[in-house]
Amino acid sequence: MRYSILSLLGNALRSHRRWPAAWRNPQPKEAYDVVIVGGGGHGLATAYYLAAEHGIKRVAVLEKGWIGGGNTGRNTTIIRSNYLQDQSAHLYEHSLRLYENLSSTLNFNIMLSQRGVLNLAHNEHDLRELSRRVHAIRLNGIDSQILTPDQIKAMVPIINTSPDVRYPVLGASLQRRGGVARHDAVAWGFARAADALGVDIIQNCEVTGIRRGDEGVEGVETTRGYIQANKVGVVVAGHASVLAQMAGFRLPVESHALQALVSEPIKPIHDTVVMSNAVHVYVSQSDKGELVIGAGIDGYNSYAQRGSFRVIEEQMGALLELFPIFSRLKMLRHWAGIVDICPDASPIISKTPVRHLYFNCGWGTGGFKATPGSGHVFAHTIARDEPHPLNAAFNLDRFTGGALVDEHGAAAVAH
Ligand code: FAD
Ligand code: PYC
Repeated sequence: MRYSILSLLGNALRSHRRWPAAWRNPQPKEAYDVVIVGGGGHGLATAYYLAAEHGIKRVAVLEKGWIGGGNTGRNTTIIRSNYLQDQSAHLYEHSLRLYENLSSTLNFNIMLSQRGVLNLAHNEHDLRELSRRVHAIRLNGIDSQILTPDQIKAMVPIINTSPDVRYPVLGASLQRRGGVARHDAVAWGFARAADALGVDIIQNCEVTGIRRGDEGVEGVETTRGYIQANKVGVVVAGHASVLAQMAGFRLPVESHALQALVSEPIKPIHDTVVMSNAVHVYVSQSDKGELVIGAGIDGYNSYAQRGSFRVIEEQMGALLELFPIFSRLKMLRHWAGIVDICPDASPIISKTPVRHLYFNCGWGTGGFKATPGSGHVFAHTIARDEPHPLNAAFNLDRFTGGALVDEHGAAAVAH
């Protein structure tokens, strides 16, 4: 639906009372062609592309809470495609390109801001590793460059480039096309567009069981009754192992809390994204003025959406080493999401041992940037019952066959 300035003004003056809902609130039907479990960005994008590109309209997205309430609404919104391995570079670049047109594709402003993402080097080894990475990334046709400390200072005047600190800044890699986008808007944009194509988005509907017969998957048990489905796609991030157990197999995935926090809002001061693996912190500034700050996962397995204070203390120390100017800022709030990490830090987008049951998981700490690309190739995998060329390498068999796609380095500070 398009809004004119007059209708926006009219709605504002009427206290939003007649503001139309952006998507329907349907009752679950008895049966669907495809049921998607998980109403995060990836699940909603999958449903959208199933309807938009494969003409499959009898699709439901089942979400146990509210759409975007999982990691989609909890992440720090960094988007980039600077991955080392060819297979990952192609997949993440596919996603970045979809992001570059997503506001127009969905007619919904996702507030994409390609403000550049810097990864800092603090010793000679870091520098060599970054330059090897930059060469590999450029061989895949993706923009990436090395900056000297003077170039970093010109781009980020508030960063401390003194040679006397514990971890001096010796250089950085920069992906200029990297940046941030509004996470909620990505979920809402896909939800509204999928709904307009007939997809049923059903919130407060938890999947509690997966029914399978001799021919494969038959449907799902939910808190709102049994729903029959010809095909089921599971996209539940940190809860992927729980759903796999319902279907009778195991996944090589560990669930951890990953936390982040924001400061009080301040005037615009930091117009790029800076990440440091060595001191272990990353920071950007949101459109509201808050500094968005994160670090690594909490080391233990957990399903609790909260993290420990040790991580916060270390990340604050790291922040102040890089940006002493932030020393008097107050921190407003912190939160965590449950991330699903594979042994090679790459995702699984795959058929499973159960016919017509598909899993999309293992994005760990870095799947927001992949949201449109992941949905696009997962929809293809489900619709055609075979992988898209871009996700063929990300199958479940690689953990028994050994063809791992090691991206621990690209996952960077968050690991
Ligand atoms: P989710 O958004 O978590 O959606 C899964 C949904 O499944 C949830 O809404 C959940 O309620 C639902 N669900 C679970 N079980 C069931 C069930 N039984 N029945 C029905 N529904 C169910 N990535 C980046 O690229 N850049 C970043 O800067 C970044 N920062 C991050 C910072 C933090 C603090 C966190 C936690 C993550 C970050 N990530 C980042 C990772 C990113 O958030 C995720 O990889 C991505 O959002 C996963 O999207 P999703 O749709 O798969 O999962
Ligand atoms: O994948 O860029 C990323 C990221 C940054 C913080 C968490 N994930």
